[in-house]
Amino acid sequence: MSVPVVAVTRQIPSPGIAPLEEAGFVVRYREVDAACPADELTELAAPAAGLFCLLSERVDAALLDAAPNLRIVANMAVGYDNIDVAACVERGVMVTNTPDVLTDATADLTWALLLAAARRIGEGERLTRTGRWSGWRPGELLGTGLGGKTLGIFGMGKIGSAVARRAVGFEMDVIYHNRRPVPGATAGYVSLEELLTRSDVIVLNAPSTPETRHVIDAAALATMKPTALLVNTARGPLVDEAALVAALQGGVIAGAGLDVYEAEPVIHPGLLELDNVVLAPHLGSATHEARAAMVQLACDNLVAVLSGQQPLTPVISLR
Ligand code: 8YV
Repeated sequence: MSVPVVAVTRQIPSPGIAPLEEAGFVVRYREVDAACPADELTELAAPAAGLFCLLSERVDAALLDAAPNLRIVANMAVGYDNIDVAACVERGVMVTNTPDVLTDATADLTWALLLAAARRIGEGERLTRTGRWSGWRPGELLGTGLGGKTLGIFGMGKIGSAVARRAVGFEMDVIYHNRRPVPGATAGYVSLEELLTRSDVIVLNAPSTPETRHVIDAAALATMKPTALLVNTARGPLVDEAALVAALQGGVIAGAGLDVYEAEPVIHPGLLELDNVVLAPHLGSATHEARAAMVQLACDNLVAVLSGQQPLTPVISLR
């Protein structure tokens, strides 16, 4: 039997491709620290039995047709909206993701943005760095206290649950909305409408699907409290970015913390102008620990499937 070829679409952090080489695969490593353009991806994946990819690569029917030997697409991400899963199922190609190992990192980053938005850290940073700070003033950059306030979580999966656990230390009341109530959840299940109207802070932790697209639009924003904060560490398309800009400009809500954007890496120019939004460059899982574990898990999935075993973290089941 010939040695399987694995294509890796861009430079990845430690342990890198070592687990794939140790497994004896022929590795086609595009060791470039940038997204792989579609034509290069097609060429790279053509002979591959396994594809190691990231959210920056679109895996669609055309790519799959150009890679007839492909048996597994291992996404180094928990989200897999960059992959046409139905097209993979049709062709008998397994799809895996990297859940669990990034849960804490992403929940921590959610809280970092939440706290930064509540306590106006971005504005304070800009003030101090630009030499405009003239000394302590009792009314300067007053923010929002969190104790006793209501945290509303949209999407009570693993990351949403980890965000909720952290809220205990801040003595917040937690409510959530999900496709269906989560058994054993410590927070109270509410309708989307109630989540929007009751929450002082809303965090988005749901996947990007046709159902969640623009769940936060102008109408949703209008039902939120004028003092409310919105935090998105999920996927950009959950929020209508133009509507959010208008809401932040017009005082419809008080502030936001964003890690993800509708058309990454492009950011709505209105957001860049606003002081009441904290912007991060998709850092949810960006810790040494989480990224190493994501690389390892994606490699483990490739090794398992290409040696005839079940994948560790499939997103689909193939019959
Ligand atoms: C990743 C993420 O950094 O896992 C996800 O879904 O959004 C991030 O943790 C990114 O997707 C890497 O491909």
